[in-house]
Amino acid sequence: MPHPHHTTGRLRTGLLASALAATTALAVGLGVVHSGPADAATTWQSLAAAKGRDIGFALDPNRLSETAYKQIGDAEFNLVVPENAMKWDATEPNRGQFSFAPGDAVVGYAATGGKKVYGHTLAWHNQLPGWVSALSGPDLLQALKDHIAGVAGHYRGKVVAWDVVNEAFADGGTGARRDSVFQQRIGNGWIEEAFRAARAADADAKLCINDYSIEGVNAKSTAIWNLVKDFKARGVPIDCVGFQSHLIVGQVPGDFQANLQRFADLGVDVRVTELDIRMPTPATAANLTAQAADYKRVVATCLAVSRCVGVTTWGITDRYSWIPGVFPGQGAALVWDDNYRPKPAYQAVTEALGGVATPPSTPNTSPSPTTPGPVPTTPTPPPPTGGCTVTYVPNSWNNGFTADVRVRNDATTAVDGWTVGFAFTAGQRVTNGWNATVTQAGAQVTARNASWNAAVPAGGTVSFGFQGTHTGANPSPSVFTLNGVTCRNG
Ligand code: 9MR
Repeated sequence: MPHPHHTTGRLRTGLLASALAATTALAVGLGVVHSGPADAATTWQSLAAAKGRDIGFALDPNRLSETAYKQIGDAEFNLVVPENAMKWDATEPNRGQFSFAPGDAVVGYAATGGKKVYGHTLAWHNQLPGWVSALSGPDLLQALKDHIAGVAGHYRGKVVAWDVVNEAFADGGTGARRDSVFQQRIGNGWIEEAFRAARAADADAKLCINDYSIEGVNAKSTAIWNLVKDFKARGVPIDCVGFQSHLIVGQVPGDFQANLQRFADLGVDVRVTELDIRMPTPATAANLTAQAADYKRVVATCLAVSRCVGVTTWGITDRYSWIPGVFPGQGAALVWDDNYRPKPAYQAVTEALGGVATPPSTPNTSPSPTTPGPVPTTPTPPPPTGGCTVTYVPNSWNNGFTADVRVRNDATTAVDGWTVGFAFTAGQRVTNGWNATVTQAGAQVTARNASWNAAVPAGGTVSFGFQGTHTGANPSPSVFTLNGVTCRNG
């Protein structure tokens, strides 16, 4: 679990600005051609919304206390899917005892940010409580119906769609049903029963079947296509198909678009529901570039199909991706890296959504935050005359952290060349910096300007950042100097 952030209320008001500055600065510092979310018009959600599509992420509400996680979620996405919070083990751990707190947290977050919620999932062979697996056929069917009535009923009017049935078809390329307890004890009709129960519980939510390894035309996708065709012919309620898209770098199926289109032609919506694109770790620059092209292609593929209503990535940051735990030696599958740095895929998706590719021609030391975000509740006082003001915003996890440092020149004359000094009090170590040369001797840290940001006009602000390690506590330095003069803390 990440440590609490060592930020004060005052610091928080500038946090979005800082995070965005850091995002841009990081991109520059890494020499990667992407600029991060420069303004609201280029956020994914604004671009996607302009095209009438959803751009979503799998949300773990426990991570919302982590500032970078929440800020990226807030800014970039217009839809959330609970990664685990609405699954059977979370919502009905004991028969008839429903537990909605985690799912309700997802709904609450979405409502605050004006985002849609996509429900996941009502019936799945995984994350199934033991009591369900112990039931006999007729009782299992009753429990399935009761579960769907309870959960879909609770979230009626709050979710736009449900993955009613998840992963009901087997691996192995045969197109056979998965040999789950539902299949074994209820038989082929269990999927239909689940969809009918979902429609009865929520007449308005779109009802989807969701699966993996069905992105291209193959025996498994064809089996689902046949099921949808049959449901449509017989009037069994079904509205959409989710293509999870847990992909491997370099392996986006060439017939992805044709496959989506053949489903759309049956009269259902389609959606990319769990996108991630994994690679061997540690990631290489070549693989990150290839991954960016793959992300772009997946988003473009969806946009090319009018009934493809959106794309959801299975998380935000590689730090919390499910991939390394299930595929040892693989990972780096999401768009933001372990430290919330946007990878090349960020800009690639932006471009696919119609955003302009804007590699920064000159490093931007003080981008203005215009994405929606926390609004200061008190007016900012006019800057004092003379000296300097430093705002220090750390973002900590386990034994690591990044920090964004903003230094305002409050003097009436410009600074030409700067050195910022401060000392750590808990043994923290700087590992690398950006937008400054950051060195450390003992506890003392010294940050010197880069060639291109030496000049800071009167009233101007310069920002730099660094990554570091800590041993458990990460208190912020209390005294900062600019060219030897002690600054105010902002
Ligand atoms: O990301 C989810 C992870 O946190 C859970 O431990 C895991 C349990 O099976 O489920 C993961 O999400 C899965 C999703 O619900 C269905 N498709 C595959 C996803 C990755 O395993």
